[in-house]
Formats: sequence, C-alpha cells, structure tokens
Amino acid sequence: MLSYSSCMIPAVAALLVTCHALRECPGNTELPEIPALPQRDDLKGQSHLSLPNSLDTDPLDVIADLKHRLCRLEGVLVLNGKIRKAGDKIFASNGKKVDFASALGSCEEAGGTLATPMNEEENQAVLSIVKPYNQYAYLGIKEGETPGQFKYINGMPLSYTKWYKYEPNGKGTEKCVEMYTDGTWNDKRCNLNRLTVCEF
Ligand code: MMA
Ligand code: CA
Repeated sequence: MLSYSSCMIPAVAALLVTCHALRECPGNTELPEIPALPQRDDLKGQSHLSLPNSLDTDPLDVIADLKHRLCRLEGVLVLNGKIRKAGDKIFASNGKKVDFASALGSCEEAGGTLATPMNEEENQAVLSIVKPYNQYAYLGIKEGETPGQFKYINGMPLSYTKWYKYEPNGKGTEKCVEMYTDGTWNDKRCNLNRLTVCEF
C-alpha cells in the first residue's frame, strides 16, 4: 500500500512565489504556456477581481493542499510503474541504453543524477527498474585514482556496497559500476551501453 504520509513537500514555497513554477523546472522546456495568474499587487482596488482560491487561504492550508496534490501525482506515477520511491529518493528510467557519460548527462538534464543506491532499500528500488527491462544499469559510482577504491560521483567514499562475488576486479581498468539483473554490482568499462536509471 502507498504511504502518503511519507510524501515530501519539495520547494513548496517556490511554487507559491510564481505561477510559472512548472515551466521553470530544469528540463521542462516543452510544457505549454501557463496563463499568468493575477499577482497580489495587480488586485489593489479591484473588488471585482478575487484571488484564486489557492492564494486566498492560510499558507499552511495551501501547503497541505499542494502536499496532497503532489502525493496523488506520485501515487499515479508509482501505480503506472513510472517511478519507484525509497525513503526520500525517487528512481526512474527513460528506458535508454547509453554509455556512462551520456546516462549521467540525461539524469542531470532532468534535474537528478545517476541512481546511487546507498542502502538495501534503495538497491532494491533500483533493481525493481532493472528487472523488468532485463538490462544492466550504470550506477552513480566511479573508481578513484587508487585502483579498487570506488566513490560516489560527488567524491565521497562508499557507505554501502553490493559487489558480486570476486568484484571489483578491474584494478583500474573498469572505472564504472553496473548493476546486474540480480541487484549485485560489477566494476565495468564506462563506454558500454547500459540502462539509464536516475534518482531525484
Ligand atoms: C567480464 C567483465 C568484468 C567482470 C568479469 C566477471 C571477463 O570480464 O564483465 O567486469 O568482472 O566478466 O567474470
Ligand atoms: Ca569487474
């Protein structure tokens, strides 16, 4: 069952500031124009104009309403298999198989990064995307200067690993990491085509 109480309120304040928020999301260049709502300043002395309901109420009510609406949207996306949730993370794939740099680029363009499972729950969530595609996926992990020393893309050391037996074994020749279709990890060259799975 979906836990709606676990839904977050990301950047709700930003949503309240302007009605252009949707189009201003990075990568949302194809969203249609949203007609400008009247701003508070526009309404001075105009009794025939009323504020939209969503701006006419207690800010806490507005936040609660936005939270409810976001949770419903997330529920639809989970129901339709478009996203997986684990803790505060959302995982999703575009179904495309590309090299590591391209996969990372697509994720960043969409406002996320490559899937980087940091615990068993997150690894299971990524696996639940890898499984139906039946394709290995690159993870947001790379080998550092020291062979055998793998790090998150942001340079931090790994706090969780799920290496397949005898991995990593590339000793500096396999600087990326792929997830197998059983959820275990293998160090692998970065120039192969692997499923793009992002986290947000
Ligand atoms: C391949 C390649 C390696 C992996 C081994 C496991 C032969 O190399 O995928 O990354 O470690 O298989 O046998
Ligand atoms: Ca390997």
